[in-house]
Formats: sequence, C-alpha cells, structure tokens
Amino acid sequence: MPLLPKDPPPGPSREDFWLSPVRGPWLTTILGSVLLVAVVIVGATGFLSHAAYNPDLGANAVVPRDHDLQLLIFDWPTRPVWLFALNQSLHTIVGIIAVPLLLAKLWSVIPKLFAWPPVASPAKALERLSLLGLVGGAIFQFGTGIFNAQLYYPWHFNFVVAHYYGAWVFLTALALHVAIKLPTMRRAIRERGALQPLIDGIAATEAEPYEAGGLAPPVPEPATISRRGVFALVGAASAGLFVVTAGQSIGGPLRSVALLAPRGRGTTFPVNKTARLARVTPAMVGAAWRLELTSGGDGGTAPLMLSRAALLAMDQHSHDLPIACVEGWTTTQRWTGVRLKDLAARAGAGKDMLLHVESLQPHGAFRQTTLSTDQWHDDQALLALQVNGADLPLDHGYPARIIVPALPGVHCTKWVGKLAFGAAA
Ligand SMILES: Nc1nc2c(c(=O)[nH]1)N[C@H]1C(S)=C(S)[C@@H](COP(=O)(O)O)O[C@H]1N2
Ligand SMILES: [Mo]
Repeated sequence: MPLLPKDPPPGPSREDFWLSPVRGPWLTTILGSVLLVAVVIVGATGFLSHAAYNPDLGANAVVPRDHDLQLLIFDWPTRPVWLFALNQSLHTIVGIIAVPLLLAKLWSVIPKLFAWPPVASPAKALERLSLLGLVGGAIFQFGTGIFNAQLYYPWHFNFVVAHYYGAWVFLTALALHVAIKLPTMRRAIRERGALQPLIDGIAATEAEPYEAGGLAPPVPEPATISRRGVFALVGAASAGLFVVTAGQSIGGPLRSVALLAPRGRGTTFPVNKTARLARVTPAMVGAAWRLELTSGGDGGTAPLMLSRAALLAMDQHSHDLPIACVEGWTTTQRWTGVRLKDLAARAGAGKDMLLHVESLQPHGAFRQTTLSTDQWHDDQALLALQVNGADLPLDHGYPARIIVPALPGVHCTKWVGKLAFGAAA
C-alpha cells in the first residue's frame, strides 16, 4: 500500500506550478558548465592553499594529520614570491563572484526539489542523497568561506577543518553529479547549440520542449526575460561583487571601492590581529626583549639571547614582499631585517634543519609556525625589524616578525620571541 498519494498535492510538487519558459535543460547545462569551471578553480586553489601551510611540518597542521585526506601535499615553494597571494586571491575572488551563478543554477533546478513522489525508487533515493551532499555541500562551502572572509564566525567548529572536509563532501558529490548529468548536458547542447539560444530577445524566447520529470514547464508563461538576459543579470551581479570585494587583493583604485571586504578600505596595510587582541603588551617588547636563538634542541648549543640592537648590527636586507591572508586580502610592503639563513649560521644550525618560530603572544593558534628548510634558506626570507624604512609598528609585529616569500600570511609570525632550528619532529 503506498504511503503517499500517487498524484502530487497542489503546489510546487505539480509540474504546472512552474511557469518560466527559460527554465530547461539548456539553461541549466550552460549555467552548470560555467559554475563548474569556477568550482574547479576554487577547489584547486583551496587544496593548494592547504598544501601551502606545509601541514607535515611541526605543529603547522590545522586539520589533524592522522585522519586527514591528503592527496596534494608537497614542499610549498618560495618562488614566485606572489604565488600564495595569487592562489588565495583566486580562491576568494572566484568563490565570491560565483555566488550569483550558484543561485541561478539552483533556481534553474528548483522544481526538482519538490519532485513527486519524493522517493520514487531505491535508485532515486540514492540520487537524492547525493544531491543532499551536492547542494548542502555547495551552500556549506560558499557560506563558510564567505563568512570567514567577513571575519564572522557564527559557529563552534574550526573553520579550516570544516571547510576542508566540506570540500571533500561537495567535490565528491559534484563529480558524481557531473558524471550522471553528462548525457543530459550533451543532448541539450547537441539539440540547441552551446550559444545559439543566446541570440533570442524576449519576444523570440520560447520554452524548451516539455518532458515529464524534466525542467522545462508543461504550460509556460510568455517570457519576461530572455536567456541572454539571465546571463547578463548573473554577469552583472558577479561583476558587482567583484568591484566591492576584489580590491582587497588586487589593490589599486579598486581598493577604495572594496565596500564588502572588511580589510579592504581605509588602509593599504591592514592589521590582522592587533597586539592588544593578541595580549602582547609594550612591556613584553621593551628594552628587555631578547630574541632566543637556538639550534639542535636539548642536546644543541646554548641559546643565544640577541637584543634588537644586536640584530640591527647584523647585515640588513630589504625586499618588497607580499603578505597574503587566507581571508583573501593581500598587501606588498618593503621589509627590512636579518636573513633567516644568517641567523641559522649564527646559531650553528645544520643545513637540513627546520625552523620553529614562537611568538611572545601567550595564547592562540597563530603563535607558532614551522618553516621548511627551503623556506628559511631563501635569500629573501627575513626576520623583519623594519617596514617601509621605519621600525615595525607594534601591531605589525614589533620588535621582529617573520616574512618569507610566498608564505601564507598566517605563518608570518609577529612578535617573535624564539627561533629554534632543529630536526624534523
Ligand atoms: N603572533 C601572531 N602572528 C601573526 C598573527 C597572529 O594572530 N599572531 N596573524 C597572522 C595572520 S593570519 C596574518 S594574515 C598576518 C597579518 O599580518 P599584519 O597584521 O601585520 O598585516 O600576520 C600573521 N602573524
Ligand atoms: Mo591571516
């Protein structure tokens, strides 16, 4: 005995509830294809960003390493110096401007959400389950990413961990979905052409042929927007989002109109976390401050305690290097300080050692980082003491901070208290 009536109840479960003549397999195919390109860029740059943390080193891993799904872990390079900035800008910019596309794509398939009966067969049940991963995953990934870029955390989980596993759920469901839908997409393009329907204005816009259980409406209303109008609308929305966000990473005149980018306007040199928030007090960084420099751990040499004057007496090097935050903002400044490899020599560190960095900041996830051998060997890798020709401001890490080419901003540790060269753990 069926639990549900065979005929759908009045409302969105009835096919004749949906009237738009532009909704149909062709529109969904093209919206889906463009969205797919965006998602591939965002997914690839997301996994690269994960690799850029060098999660195999020291305490760098944010996603627990013992139950991590690692496909793409390699020694993150230091050149070109803007590599991480480019990667992270692509990730956030493409992720943000894809939102109108995602909404249009979801709009184009909304009748499917109300399909009757809700579960027609075990195979359909499986397909709907995968759609839960797909649509739920998409909303979760775009939602958490954008909230993070807005510095808004209305949840109790670790963003990086959730966003990382969310990517696996979403991209797995997406791969399955594309595989299932490929024949439908090919048919839509074969029958109507990839771009042909964009030629029609409103007057010539007609519905695609109705098929039971398909996307085209059985009884379409006259068109109020053409198909190219749909793409113009989506394109304009994406362009608008680009204008109000991309300035935080691209800079230039766009920076002043980056209204939706919390670190975009007002300054070309944002502060991620102030000394106050990090509980670093002026007393901690006063005349009594010393850099503790060690090599080899417990069995190694006695620690050197270097004052700022002692560091300033060493060879100083200046380089224009970007800081790029995972949240998407980027800024390039002129940093001056001591080369990390000169400090390694001073400490008597072995060439194949790692560099463990500790901040004076008493608590928090960003108070330590581990740099790879290649990273501290780089000629431009600095313990910076100055920026733009003046002492580092306290909020930017006075008395000393890490600046390494192509290093994620989060590893450019501020208020450094200790540099320990040592073996891999
Ligand atoms: N000790 C410490 N260092 C830190 C952080 C921090 O919170 N504490 N934030 C990091 C992050 S996430 C970024 S993006 C950069 C930002 O540097 P800025 O605030 O000087 O622009 O500093 C990094 N260094
Ligand atoms: Mo950051």
